[in-house]
Amino acid sequence: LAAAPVTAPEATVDGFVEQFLRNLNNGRGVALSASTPNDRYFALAATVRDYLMARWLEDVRRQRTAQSKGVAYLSAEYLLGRQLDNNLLATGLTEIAGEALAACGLDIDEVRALEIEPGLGNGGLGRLAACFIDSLATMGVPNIGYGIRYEYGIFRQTFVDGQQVEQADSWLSLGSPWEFPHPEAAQTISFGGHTETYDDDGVTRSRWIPAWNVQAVPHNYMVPGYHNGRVNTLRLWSAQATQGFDLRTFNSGDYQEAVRAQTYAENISKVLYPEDSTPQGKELRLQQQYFFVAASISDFVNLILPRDFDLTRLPERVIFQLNDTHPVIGVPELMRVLVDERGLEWDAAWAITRECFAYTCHTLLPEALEVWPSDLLGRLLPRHLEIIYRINDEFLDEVRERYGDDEDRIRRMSIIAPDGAVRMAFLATVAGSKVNGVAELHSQLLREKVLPDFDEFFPGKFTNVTNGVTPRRFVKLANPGLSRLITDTIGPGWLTDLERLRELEPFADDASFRQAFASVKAANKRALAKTLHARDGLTVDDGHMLDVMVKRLHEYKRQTLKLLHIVSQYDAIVSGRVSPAEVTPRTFVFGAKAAPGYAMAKRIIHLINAVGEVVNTDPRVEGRLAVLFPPNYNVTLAERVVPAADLSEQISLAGKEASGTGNMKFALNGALTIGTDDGANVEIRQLVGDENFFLFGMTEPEVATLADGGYHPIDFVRADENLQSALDLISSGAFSGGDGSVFEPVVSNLVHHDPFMALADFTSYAAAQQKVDALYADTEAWTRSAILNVARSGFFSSDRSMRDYIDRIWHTPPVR
Ligand code: 26M
Repeated sequence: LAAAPVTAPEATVDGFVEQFLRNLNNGRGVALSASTPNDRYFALAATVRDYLMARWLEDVRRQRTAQSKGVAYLSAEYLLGRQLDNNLLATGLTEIAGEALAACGLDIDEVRALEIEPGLGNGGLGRLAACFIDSLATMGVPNIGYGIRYEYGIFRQTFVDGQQVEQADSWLSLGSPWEFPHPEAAQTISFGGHTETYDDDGVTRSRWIPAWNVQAVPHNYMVPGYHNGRVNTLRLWSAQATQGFDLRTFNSGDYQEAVRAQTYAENISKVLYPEDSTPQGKELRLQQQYFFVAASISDFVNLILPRDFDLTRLPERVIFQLNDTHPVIGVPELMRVLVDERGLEWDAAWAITRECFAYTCHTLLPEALEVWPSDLLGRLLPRHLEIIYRINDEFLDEVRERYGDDEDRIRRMSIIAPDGAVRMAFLATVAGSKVNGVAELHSQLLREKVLPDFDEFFPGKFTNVTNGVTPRRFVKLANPGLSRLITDTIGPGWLTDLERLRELEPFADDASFRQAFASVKAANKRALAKTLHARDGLTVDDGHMLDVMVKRLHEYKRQTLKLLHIVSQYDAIVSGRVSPAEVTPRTFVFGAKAAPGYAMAKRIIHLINAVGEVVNTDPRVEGRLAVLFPPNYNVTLAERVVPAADLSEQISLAGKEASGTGNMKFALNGALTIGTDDGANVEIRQLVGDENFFLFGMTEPEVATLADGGYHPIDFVRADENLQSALDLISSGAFSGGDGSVFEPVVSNLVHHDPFMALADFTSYAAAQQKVDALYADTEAWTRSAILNVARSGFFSSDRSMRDYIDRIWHTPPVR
């Protein structure tokens, strides 16, 4: 075929206008005068796509023909956020687009507001995947992101009488202009059935005779690099019923059954599971996992690689990075493809597989580690279960060879738990060429506490890669004011070389720079105030310190610790212990979704709202404290909240938060952190300096010691009368119309169990908050610290994370 080169439209206002109108007319079938806002949004998106298309086609072609090694990132979640602004930024067309729309009599801000963000993730893990693919594209590293195109993403959170009510996130109801569906390129993914052995020229082989299958339809998304003309691909799979399957049932005369089967198949990519810490072992979840992983591996091995590719050389071309255990079923799947489908010897296949996978762990909570009951696995994926058994048998043989019959150790290290369940983290560790944690402390605890036997058995396998965030979205797009100030001061290079923020350090001592920095922060607060007013009818007093805690609602993250401190400040005012004038005016912003089945988390949300209701309206407070809880915290809201924050709350119990990434976003945007010695907070504090970070609470070893000695939260209540009094106030019904029983479960859980030791850290937290108030009173000193937070946080760019993965794990250099 003659290669007719696709050319991009001319990068001028006129060129943009022409292309925009063409897309409106030819793509949407409407005249500008008759177009709806949605038509205009689609045409604008299509226009941006047109500028990227030639580059994308070139990069896709290169990926198929080049000999280079690429990263296949396997993730059940991608929390992308809005695409339009990001893609305009990447192409450098932001200004031209604004002027072009103005020339058409349109306001680009109105059009941009129509975009619904694809919420295809729960929180940190999914957002991390989105940052990583942004960085890889920006660095010119060959990458394809694989995942699931959920029809419904993370639920939309609403509050009814202060309680969380979930609504379906129908983000696709108007379609998405960013996706390219390819139903003609669907893959068949099989499930169920049984296995059998057969004779292949004197060799006994196994095969899988599945019972049913579904089609996996790829939907491609562009992942543009920043100002470098590179465009990688994100490929999300959508489930569709297979024709053949339906027809068979249909021919048997049971039309109802045929339609039911169709629904069953299409359920697989219907909805994102909104739990992010306690996997429930649900069959549909395993179906989702196998569905996207099998489609992705087949896509890479059968379609992206040349037809005659020698699979013994697969590790020269790809590393499959496992984003947590969710895609770990890919390990036996690749073995099945190599052994059963391609006829390789087991040992050869295992050598390839071990080189082709690497595993990232994102947790330390034992209850968050996935295990799959063997009966479920055997029913859904019988051949994979056999393969896992053989992997385990051979692995345990090696363990025996090394340690003799140390049965205790063998039980501890077996991929198969005593109850027969498959421990997916163990499988990933045995199979992975590398295993990494997501911050220094986390990686250390992973080696020492979660997988010590494996660390001993596989020297050199464990490593750390501290998380990072993309400065394009979370500084440049979210905080244009700060970005302008930085670029005016040190030039534009920092956006792709974030360590250059160091060059700002001397300006912390420059009064006029501090002035400019503080006015950016003030403007960001006003912008947030505007957003929250329009979005939720909330009022932000811009004279207040903005104290922000946004993240999923989890007991280990300790939103209750923050809330108890708010209640104790309120209590101090209403009991007359302090006068309102003595209290630093603060607005507390919460953003948090609770897993729909997590009852305690939902009660805590209810309590936060109830406290807000009382504190915000009690005249005795004289407006000096306000609690705001905008519903449905998401990436779009984060982009508004983070740049406006003065104080970032990172207050998890030490040893529980693997890394955190919100902590990095706040520091980069000039908020100071009040935080425990946990996750990446440790590294943030080391970099920004103790004097620019409010540390409090027990260290991880202190937590372990307290737990070993038996933790009695009531001791800590007795030792701190402010804490006692705050708890009493909640119990008295002060926030529940006089009915103390409403929040009794929250209070009694804290006083009697307190699994995450919030009460043990309360006194120290309150003391640290006093230091916050003291520094905040000295505006110049506060601003100086805030500037130093920005200047010293360049390490937390996801570009640096990607370099670390490349150096330590992937060995996939950028391709020019
Ligand atoms: C698993 C099985 C079934 C249903 C859902 C899940 C599941 C989904 C998401 C489990 C965990 C999920 O996410 C966990 C997560 O977001 N962890 C966070 O990862 C961040 C990126 O590394 C870290 O910064 C956070 O500390 C960590 O909590």
